[in-house]
Amino acid sequence: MGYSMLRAVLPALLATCLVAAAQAQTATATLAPTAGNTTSGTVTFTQKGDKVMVSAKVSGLTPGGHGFHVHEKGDCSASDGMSAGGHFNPTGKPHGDPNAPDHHAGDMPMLQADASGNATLSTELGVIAVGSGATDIVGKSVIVHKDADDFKTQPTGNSGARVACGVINKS
Ligand SMILES: [Cu+2]
Ligand SMILES: [Zn+2]
Repeated sequence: MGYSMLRAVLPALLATCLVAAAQAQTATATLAPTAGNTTSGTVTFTQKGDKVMVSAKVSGLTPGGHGFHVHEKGDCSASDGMSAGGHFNPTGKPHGDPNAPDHHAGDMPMLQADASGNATLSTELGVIAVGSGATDIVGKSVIVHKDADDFKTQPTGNSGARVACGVINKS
């Protein structure tokens, strides 16, 4: 490629790169405890192709498994977290394990807290999206539950009270 050709093509290449960077969509939820609880943390969602990388760091839990979902309303105003509504379910599926064929779009793997009550989770989800379409999680919320998710009971997984809530904002 000659220099003049490169000079002609370079601005277009740069523009393409800038657009690609702008489309690397990321959203974050800062989890705050509901009344009577001490659970807090951060959850980050990053669109990567047709998947979403989920990275969570949560503390103030009881040791063991905790149900962990995207809920349908971006409203954590109620002291018990119930204002966040049910599990985010734009595709009209039953509640289930995110690794099973059928599950709510908002169903995520359980948080597993260690003896100190800390949990980290790093996973990839296929149904949700960040920033576009019917499965967009921006403006929804993340809920952490008191108990483990059985991935069977409809439509909640029987994971008990809501111990933390955070609205998902574009970051
Ligand atoms: Cu939930
Ligand atoms: Zn569910």
